[in-house]
Amino acid sequence: MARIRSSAFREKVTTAADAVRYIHAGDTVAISGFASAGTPKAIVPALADRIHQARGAGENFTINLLTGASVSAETERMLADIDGIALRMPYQSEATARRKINDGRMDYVDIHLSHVAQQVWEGYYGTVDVAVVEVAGITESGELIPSASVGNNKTWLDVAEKVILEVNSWVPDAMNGIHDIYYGTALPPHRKPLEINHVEDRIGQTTFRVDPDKVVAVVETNCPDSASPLTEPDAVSLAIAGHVLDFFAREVQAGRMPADSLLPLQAGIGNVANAVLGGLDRGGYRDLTCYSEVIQDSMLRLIKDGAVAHASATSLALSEKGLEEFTANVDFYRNHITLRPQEISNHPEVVRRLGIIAMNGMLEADIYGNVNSTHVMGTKIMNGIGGSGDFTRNGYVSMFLSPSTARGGAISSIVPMVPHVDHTEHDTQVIVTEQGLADLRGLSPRQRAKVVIDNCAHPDFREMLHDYLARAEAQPGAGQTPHLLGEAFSFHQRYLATGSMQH
Ligand code: 0RQ
Repeated sequence: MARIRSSAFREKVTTAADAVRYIHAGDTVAISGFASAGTPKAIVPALADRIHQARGAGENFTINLLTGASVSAETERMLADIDGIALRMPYQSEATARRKINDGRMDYVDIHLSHVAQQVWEGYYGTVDVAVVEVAGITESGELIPSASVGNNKTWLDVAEKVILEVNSWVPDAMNGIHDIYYGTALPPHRKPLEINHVEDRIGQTTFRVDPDKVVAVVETNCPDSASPLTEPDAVSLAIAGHVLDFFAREVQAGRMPADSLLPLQAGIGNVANAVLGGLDRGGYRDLTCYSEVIQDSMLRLIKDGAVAHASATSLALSEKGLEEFTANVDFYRNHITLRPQEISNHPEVVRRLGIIAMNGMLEADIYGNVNSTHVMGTKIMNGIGGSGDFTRNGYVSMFLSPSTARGGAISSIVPMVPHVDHTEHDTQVIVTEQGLADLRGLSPRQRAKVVIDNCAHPDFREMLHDYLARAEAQPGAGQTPHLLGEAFSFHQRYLATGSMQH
């Protein structure tokens, strides 16, 4: 009970099995968690048991599940496996959930992560019946010390009718103070500017508020966050990272970015992003900053080496090694990291003001720069748009990074037309594959197409793409953005028919 310093909250301590009785069939349940960090550890397994038993008794028990972004894979799997989720929002990245969504057995609303809080406030998701939020502790006055991710927790605590708290004593006590929880957001017409002019600026308080009358149960846990697995960067990731670093050097030379600090970096999740950040160590930079969603292992090293002065995010998505490093040196990292609600970490106003360098992954881009990040072959969800749109649309330089092929070379990541668009040609400024970098700034669609094919497409597909473009351009009245509409998806159709986009 050492972490629960308020006597009013101590009286509410109970078991997960008891607490879960406050969740009913049909409820909308909002839980903490962003990437691998901060997911409730005890309530979800207890809820899965409850649903299982209800099913056994012939009852149809599902919930609508709202989160920050993806939550731990076990959590996602546990509830999806038993068909426990009717509707999921706003992001997932787990195989079982993905299968249920693509089979039409789970409704999935895939939205920009910066939009989640305001859309819930606006009421599109109805009443939030229960919030289940992991915290690191409760102060004497009943304020909540956040854990390793902030996500939408502030909003969940504010809007939910009932609140269940998990107090996780595994979260280092010394993390207290790393968070910046802003209570000034409002809906139009009452919005005010966000006074974040530098990555490290703080505009809020270190704790969450909660109405104690809404807290129906407090459950104690001592469980580590599940780790975000990472593999060592492979040759393709390293080649992509190399092109990105050369690009930064050219931008500095052109006077578009400061030599020591560049501009605040945002990098998506995954191995390519990790390789790019890792490569910055060798770039000789000293005062880099980062304004992003997640902090991955490579960021800890950059901070330790002095290459990164400050990193702002909403979640610490670390591997097992990264978690060990962070917990052993939390006093040091607290001074170099700020964790904010995701409506602030991803806020378009701040992203535009700070001049973010946005680097995100993609499934495929078309020759004009439209990007598909989410739908395999245009129909099957992979993960979701996540924060990529928040940063891409509003960034100073918006880049998409990807291997030039997928599935052992059968799929080209550069196609004539993408069958699903997440980021339009107007948002995409730079595309990078291991083949090279296409800088699309200042180019017309016809100019862009040539640069994308020559610099980014895999040699196995270059000729086919050039042939498509040449025939499209040769049509009478080919237009601003030439296409052969009857053939625009021929690469995808060929893959679906034969298992390869190649002839
Ligand atoms: O499939 O796992 O079955 O092997 O997609 O591909 O190359 O490992 O790349 O892990 O960086 O993911 C777009 C999915 C890329 C990710 C995406 C298949 C490929 C493999 C993964 P397998 P890679 P990554 C902030 C930013 C949207 C959200 C976002 C993503 C799997 O970057 O989800 O940016 N982005 N958030 O085989 C069919 C193609 C393919 C393809 C790759 N063209 N067609 N399959 N794959 N290209 C983070 C947050 O918001 C939390």
